[in-house]
Amino acid sequence: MKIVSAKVVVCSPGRNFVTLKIETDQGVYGIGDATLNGRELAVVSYLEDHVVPCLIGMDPRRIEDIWQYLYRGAYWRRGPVTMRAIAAVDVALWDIKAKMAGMPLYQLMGGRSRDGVMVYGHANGSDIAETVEAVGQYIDMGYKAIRAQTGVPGIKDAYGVGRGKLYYEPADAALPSVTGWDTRKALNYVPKLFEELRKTYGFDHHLLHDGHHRYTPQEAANLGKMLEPFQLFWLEDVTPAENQEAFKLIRQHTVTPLAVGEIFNSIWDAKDLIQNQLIDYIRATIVGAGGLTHLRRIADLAGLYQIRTGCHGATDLSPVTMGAALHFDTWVPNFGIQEYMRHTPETDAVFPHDYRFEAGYLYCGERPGHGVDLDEALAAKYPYKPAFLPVARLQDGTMWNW
Ligand code: KDG
Ligand code: MG
Repeated sequence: MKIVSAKVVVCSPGRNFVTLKIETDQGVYGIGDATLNGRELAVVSYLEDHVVPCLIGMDPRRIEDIWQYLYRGAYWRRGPVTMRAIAAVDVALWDIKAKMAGMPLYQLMGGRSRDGVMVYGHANGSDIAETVEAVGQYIDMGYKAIRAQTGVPGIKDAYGVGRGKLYYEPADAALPSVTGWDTRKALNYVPKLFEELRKTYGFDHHLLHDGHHRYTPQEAANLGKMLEPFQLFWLEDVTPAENQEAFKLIRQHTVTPLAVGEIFNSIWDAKDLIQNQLIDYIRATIVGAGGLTHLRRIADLAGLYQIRTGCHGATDLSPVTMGAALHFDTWVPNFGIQEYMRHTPETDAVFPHDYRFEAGYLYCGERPGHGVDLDEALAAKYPYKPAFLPVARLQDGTMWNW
């Protein structure tokens, strides 16, 4: 069996996606996602110029060997561009293998560990009152877990507050738009949001919050401590994780559960945090961290320390990643939660899929493979549009972490 073609499709049905389609001499094909928000074309070039020529003629059944070939063989390891390209190939090859086996992907990974995958949705509003109302709407839709982000008076375009209710998309301009940040104002305001949420809805639902890398370790510890009475499911990316030692300080001061890893691309980014038990949830996902082949290694390492998974699932991860993630989530023994930001109807039409939402859970389908396809004719109607993520500056103009 041989790979006869590998095609990179770039489309923008509401937002940009980079998709890899690998075809074999036996007519079976596989689909992989390679989207890197705001840096899409770098991955297109990596794939088209440096990966696709090597794939032609390879045996698609040798998933592990092809993974090692692309990882070790490049000499230059890791990084978001490389690992997304590897992820796209890996997921397309798992799709092919599962289709050949006539099985949904979760069966090939080891079978079902649970019936449904608990997901969390994104509720946000321009202030506390609006955000409390938005959380209520998610509760009414059946969600068991909800991430809450609020605008903060005096901060321009605070992170996580979108224009749409279901389709929040931060990459919004042909050049990065400039947003603001002020830690003092956020520390005064965010705990009040969660106080109000618990007063209004009680303690039955899981509540989550994303710090989006904005706080220093000491500020993060302070926030975690202030949020303790409100029993969050997790506090995410509360400080940048390049310096993993920083999490020791946070841990010494708070029992609020911590989640990190949506920008990690390999087990090496996560190893120290996991082995020192400095986090509770690992957010690495399929497209970000080298595909299923690599993500399952991260999950297994995390499992040794009772750390559970919480795959990134924002709209910049295409339905292909969501479909594959749901098979992974259905299998992985140490599953925690799956992020689920809905895609627009245009996106869903370009990527027909068989997963479905019901009462707070997502269910992967039973079709052979990962269950997500690409409608190439429809995709061609949505050409690439340059779109950058915003940047953030403090009030005095200092560049900050977006
Ligand atoms: O492209 C960036 C988004 O994926 C990111 O900002 C979303 O932090 C995010 C989240 O938790 O979904
Ligand atoms: Mg996040």
